[in-house]
Amino acid sequence: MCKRSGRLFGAPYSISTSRVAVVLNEKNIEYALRIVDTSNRGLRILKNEHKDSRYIALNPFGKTPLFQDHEVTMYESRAIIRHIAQKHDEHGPHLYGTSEKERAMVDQWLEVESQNFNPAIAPAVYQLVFAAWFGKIGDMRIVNPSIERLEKVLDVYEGQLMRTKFLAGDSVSIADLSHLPFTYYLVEHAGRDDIFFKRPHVQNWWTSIFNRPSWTSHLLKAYPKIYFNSHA
Ligand SMILES: N[C@@H](CCC(=O)N[C@@H](CS)C(=O)NCC(=O)O)C(=O)O
Repeated sequence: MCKRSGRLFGAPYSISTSRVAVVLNEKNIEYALRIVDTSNRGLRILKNEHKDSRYIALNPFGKTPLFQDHEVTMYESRAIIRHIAQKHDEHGPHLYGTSEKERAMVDQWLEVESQNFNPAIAPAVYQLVFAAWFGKIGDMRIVNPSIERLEKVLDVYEGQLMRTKFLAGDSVSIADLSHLPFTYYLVEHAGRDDIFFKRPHVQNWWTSIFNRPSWTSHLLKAYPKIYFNSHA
């Protein structure tokens, strides 16, 4: 493996794997995607491959993604993107700030994504999008409080984005990119763009990160049919 390459274990449609893929694309790092299908539907290879002892030896929690480069074998998507952004800081955009102060703000907003945004949006996406993948009907009793919680988080984002172009300042960072996968499902698959678009600064922010080549090229790889249908 050369210094600017890596291996990513996961499924391209998975939230956490996509979070890492977009950062690898931003940094123009070549990576081999090793498909680990966690859906238990055996779509690609072995069912439940992430529970296989060979995989558990690399990630004892049996979750995807897992990332390897010539230095590390690691799991937890947000830790992985911090590692990639730091290690390849001089290639592509500075995704992890350029000073201690900027880095502190990136860390703050990455935590906000993980601790406030993610728990708010996830139940809605599971019910509105993923339930159908498993032949179930989404439960609106779970969706509604999830959306209410998300609206409150986005009110804070609107206030922040009135002051700065991106969450942690005027440059895009891993904190912004970390929002792409879940928001993509809610906006593009569940059609709930209203929640984002009724806040003009959140709308501009979302449009600018959604249209980054790092994300569109990931979508083309992960969901070619869906992407082409909705953007034909
Ligand atoms: N906090 C972890 C979450 C990892 C996670 O939940 N991965 C999901 C796929 S997006 C998974 O492996 N699910 C299968 C399972 O839990 O068995 C991260 O950010 O990497």
